[in-house]
Amino acid sequence: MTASQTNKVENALDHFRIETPSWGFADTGTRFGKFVQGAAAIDINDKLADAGQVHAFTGICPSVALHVLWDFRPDQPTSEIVQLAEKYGVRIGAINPNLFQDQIYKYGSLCHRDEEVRAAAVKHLLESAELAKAARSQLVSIWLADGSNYPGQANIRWRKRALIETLHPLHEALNDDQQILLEYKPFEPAFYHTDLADWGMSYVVAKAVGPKARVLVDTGHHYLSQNIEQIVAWLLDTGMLGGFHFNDRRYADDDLTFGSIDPYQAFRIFHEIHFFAWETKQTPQIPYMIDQSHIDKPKIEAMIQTAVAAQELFAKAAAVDHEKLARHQERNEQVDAEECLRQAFFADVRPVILEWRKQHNLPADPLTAFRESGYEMRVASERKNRRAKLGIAASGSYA
Ligand code: LRH
Ligand code: MN
Repeated sequence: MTASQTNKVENALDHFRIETPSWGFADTGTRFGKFVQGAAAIDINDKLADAGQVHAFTGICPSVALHVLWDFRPDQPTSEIVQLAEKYGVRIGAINPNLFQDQIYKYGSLCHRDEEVRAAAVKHLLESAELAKAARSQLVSIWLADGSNYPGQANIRWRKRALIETLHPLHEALNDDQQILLEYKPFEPAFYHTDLADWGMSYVVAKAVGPKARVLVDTGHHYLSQNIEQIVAWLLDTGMLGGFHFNDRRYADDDLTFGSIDPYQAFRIFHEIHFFAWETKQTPQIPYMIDQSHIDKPKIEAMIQTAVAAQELFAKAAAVDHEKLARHQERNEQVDAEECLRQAFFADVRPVILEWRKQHNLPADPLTAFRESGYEMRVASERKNRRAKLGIAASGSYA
C-alpha cells in the first residue's frame, strides 16, 4: 500500500463505527427450533453488558439498537436503561418498533384495512418516538412484516396510501435531528406481496412522508441476483441513504455473520461509499448497524467477529486509488478499473489496523482477548441459574 492509501485507511478507521443489535445477544432460532445458549442474554441488562464487552474489545461499537417490545418494559423507566448503557460504556442507538408480533397484526399493521388496528400501530410508533427522545436516540428504524400470501388477497395500492398516511404522525412527532428509517424486504413472513418490498418503494414512501424519512438497506433483504451496491450508489446520490443492517446470506434472509459468505459483496458496498466521499469531498454520516441472529455461534464472539470483519472490509475499500479508478473509468479501461478494486480488496490492511488498535489501547486480537477474559464462562453460570429460576427452556417453536 502506498503512503496515501495507508493514510486513507487510517482516516477510515478513525470514523468507522458499527452498532450492535440487542436481539443478537439473546436466544433465537428458526421456526423449526429455538436453541438456548448458557451465556445468552436474558434481559436488557445482560444485552447492554454484552454489548459493552464487544465495544471494550473492539473500540468500534459504542451504540446498541433496541427493539421496543423486546427491550423496554412498561415498569422500567427509559432513564434506567440509559444509565445501564452508560454503566457498560455504550449508548442507546436506533429504536426499532415491533409492529409484527401482536395478534391484531395478522393482516398487517400500518397497512391493515381495519382503522382500529392502524390506530394501534400509529400509537406504537408515537410511543417509540417518545422512547427515542428519552434515550437521546436519533433513529426510529421501521421494518414492517405487512403484506399478503395469495394473489387477490390485498389491494396493494390502497395499502400503499395507508402506509404513507399512517407514517405522517410519527414524522411530525420527531425532532428535527431525528430520522425515520424505512427498511424494505422482498418477502418473509409474507410470501405473495410485501408492502415495503424494495428500495424504490421505501424511497417513494420516504419522499411522500417527509424530509426526516430515509431508506434503510438490510443486506439480507435482496434477491440473490440484485446488485446491492448499485442501490447504495443511487441512495447516496439522491441523499436518501438512511443506514444499513449488515449480515450475510447464502440463500435468503439468513442473518449470518457479515462477510462470512461474500466478503467481496461487503467490500463493493463500502467501495461505493468511499468513492462517493472522495468524489463529493464529504464524509457521509451513515448509521452502520449489525442485524444478525446467532442461532449456533456464541453470540458475543459472533458480534466481535462481525465488527472486526466489517472494520477490515471498510478499511480495504478505503484503500482504493480513486484518482486512478476515475481516470480508467473515463477511458473505459475496465480491466485497469477493476484492478483498482481488486488491488485494494487483496491488500493486507491488518498492520494498519493493529497499529490503530495499539494507539487506542485496544487488544491486537479482540476475539482472542475476549476469550481469554473468561467473561462468557462467568456469565454463563449465573445466567443458567437465573434462566432455571425464570423457567426459561429450549422450545420447538414451529412458529
Ligand atoms: C427483519 C429484520 C428487521 C428486524 C428484524 C430483527 O427481517 O431485518 O430489521 O426488526 O430483522
Ligand atoms: Mn434488518
